[in-house]
Amino acid sequence: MSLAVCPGSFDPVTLGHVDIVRRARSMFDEVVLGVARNSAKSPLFDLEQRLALAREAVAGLDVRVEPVPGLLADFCRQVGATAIVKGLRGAADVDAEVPMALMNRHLSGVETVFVVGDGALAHVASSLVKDVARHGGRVDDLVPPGVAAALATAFPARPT
Ligand code: COD
Repeated sequence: MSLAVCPGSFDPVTLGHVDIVRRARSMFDEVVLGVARNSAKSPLFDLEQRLALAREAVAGLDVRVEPVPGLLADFCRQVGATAIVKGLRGAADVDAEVPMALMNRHLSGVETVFVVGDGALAHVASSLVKDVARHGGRVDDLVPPGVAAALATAFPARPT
């Protein structure tokens, strides 16, 4: 039985994340989407909101969504992960992800599998989506409907 963990801060989950989870689901018997804390980022949505939005986004994909309370390496051991799956959009992701893959293997022995996502979503990042929404731009073709609604609540349209 193979089990992959797809970790991220998912602040919020985007269609780019969902694409990676779908690809992971086609390669592994079980997939757990792990909502973790990236200590380099200050989240817009709290953990409960990120979990709820992620659960709605992957409903129907037969994927579990769970919080990662501390180190990803410890979580991987607890759930019996065979692999960590991460998505790549380009060279910047490789530079950021390789040290994390090496550290996670050092700590837990778990290998990271890199998946190249849909090129049509390569510009989609949670940080950019939040910035577009904050300035009143359209994001409904970049994120699941529940996330678009949550962003509209977080950044209400200003009267002109
Ligand atoms: N196409 C393809 N892949 C994508 C796309 C897209 N459009 N958008 C995002 N991705 C990929 C990212 O490259 C990444 O692999 C993954 O999706 C998650 O992205 P984010 O932005 O939601 O999450 P990050 O990068 O902030 O996640 C970092 C973690 C939270 C995983 C990391 O900080 C962590 O493991 N934290 C737990 C504590 C820990 O163990 N720290 C030590 C780490 S070595």
